[in-house]
Amino acid sequence: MSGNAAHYFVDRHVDEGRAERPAFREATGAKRRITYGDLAGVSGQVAGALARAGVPREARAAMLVLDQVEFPALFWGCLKAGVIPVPLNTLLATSVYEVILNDSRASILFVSEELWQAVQPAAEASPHLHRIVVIGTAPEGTQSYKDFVEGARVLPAVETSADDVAFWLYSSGSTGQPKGVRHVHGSLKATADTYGAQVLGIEPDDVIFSAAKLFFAYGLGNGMTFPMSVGAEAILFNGRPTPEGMRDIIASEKPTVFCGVPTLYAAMIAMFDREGVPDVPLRRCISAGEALPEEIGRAWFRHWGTDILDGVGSTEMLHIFLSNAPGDVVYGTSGRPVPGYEVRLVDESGTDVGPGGLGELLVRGASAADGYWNKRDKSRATFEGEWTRTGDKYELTPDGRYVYCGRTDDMFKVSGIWLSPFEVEQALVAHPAVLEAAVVASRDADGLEKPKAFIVLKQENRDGLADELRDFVKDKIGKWKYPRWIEFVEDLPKTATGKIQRFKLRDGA
Ligand code: 3SK
Repeated sequence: MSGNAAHYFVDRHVDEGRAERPAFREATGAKRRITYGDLAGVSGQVAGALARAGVPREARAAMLVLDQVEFPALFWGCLKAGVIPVPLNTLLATSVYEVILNDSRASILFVSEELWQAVQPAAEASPHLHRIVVIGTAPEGTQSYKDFVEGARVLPAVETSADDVAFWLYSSGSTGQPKGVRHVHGSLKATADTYGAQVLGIEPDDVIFSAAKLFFAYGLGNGMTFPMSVGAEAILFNGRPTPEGMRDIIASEKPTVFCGVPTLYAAMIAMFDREGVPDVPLRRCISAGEALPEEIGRAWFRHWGTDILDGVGSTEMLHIFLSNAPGDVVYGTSGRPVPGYEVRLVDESGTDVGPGGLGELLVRGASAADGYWNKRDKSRATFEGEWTRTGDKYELTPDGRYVYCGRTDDMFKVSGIWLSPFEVEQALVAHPAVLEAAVVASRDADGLEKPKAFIVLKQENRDGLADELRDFVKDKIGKWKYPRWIEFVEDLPKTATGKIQRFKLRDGA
């Protein structure tokens, strides 16, 4: 059997008689639908169009594409052609697109018409791009997607090994430096066989709705490869995931599985507290991107009678490797290793840390990336043989669960004792007035580090609230851990995955 992932995820369904099964449906606009048979044809045609356009194997194809049916057509079409799709975060600044287009040396760009303006100056300045294909109306100097594929031959998937690089994802992480993470064909099936089958338990009759977009590793698995591994259907939504929008899609499209991130769950719960939930059963709900505060998990369960399975993944590992599992949920923990993955905690000297200790989390599993593109030092520092460093600090409980304690570079000492900003944030969001919180170190008049909190409120600020919050934290987690300074803000800087970018909040940032 071919090692080309497009065979397993796309063409296999046709070979095995599932061509008529629905693969994707759009939740908005013309609400287009596409079956597995349609997708096999159109992705083969994209492969033919790439060959006709002279795009060779291993060339990079940047994809600035909304969650719409062209996304899977292009992604799998590139894999069939041996071209490397590079899905890009649709929310970046033009200057970051410029960095990524230069770094990847993409020779072709596919862009949704709605996103053209954001990338145009970077695309026009790129010395590497030979062709720009716009999904929609093509401005001057570009070609429409319709013209690009029209009349192209339908090509079969090229032979690759499971170890051939298949696609890249750019990770900006919590520090802001974009790094091209190179993933191989075999990794897609590895995540479907592990988390997709054994935690999510995806089934052919599921309809899955991922609020996390396809350009992001978490969304790519939830919203594309997991359903496609079993011939299930996914809902595509091309808009911003607001709580109201999510509620309406759940009510009208009736997914069986919902995939969100903690910030969205928190905002949806605030809305459900006011307005109640739609009368739709959700079989499974999952969360990743950042650790899920306990209160959010409990409140969601009260509304839906379904747990949120909180897990941890990374762009480098492609999907979730540590997770709570159905029937085995302990809120406030990230659960246990997903079957197929092993994890370790190590201290600063690299010595393994046992239950009760604090250490950096390392993970081993078949979906680890092949490395970063053109960043040798960073690759060597992150991928240590079979082990991948996550940069996350965890504690192991005596019963084998992992508790998130913050990023290795976010921890700081207060009065000589290590403090995890995450612990203070968890305490703050447990207060009924707080929607979200981010805590960083700030220096007092003596130059000593103390916690400072940035807080998004559920309602208007009121007199005395800041003092009330300080007391609340003191009572909940310890006298010295309370935020010495509190700033109320409209929102928090986050990565596409919903991870708080604390570096943007530190003094002088
Ligand atoms: O941040 C996460 O938890 C995550 C999960 C799955 C895939 C990718 C990422 C970054």
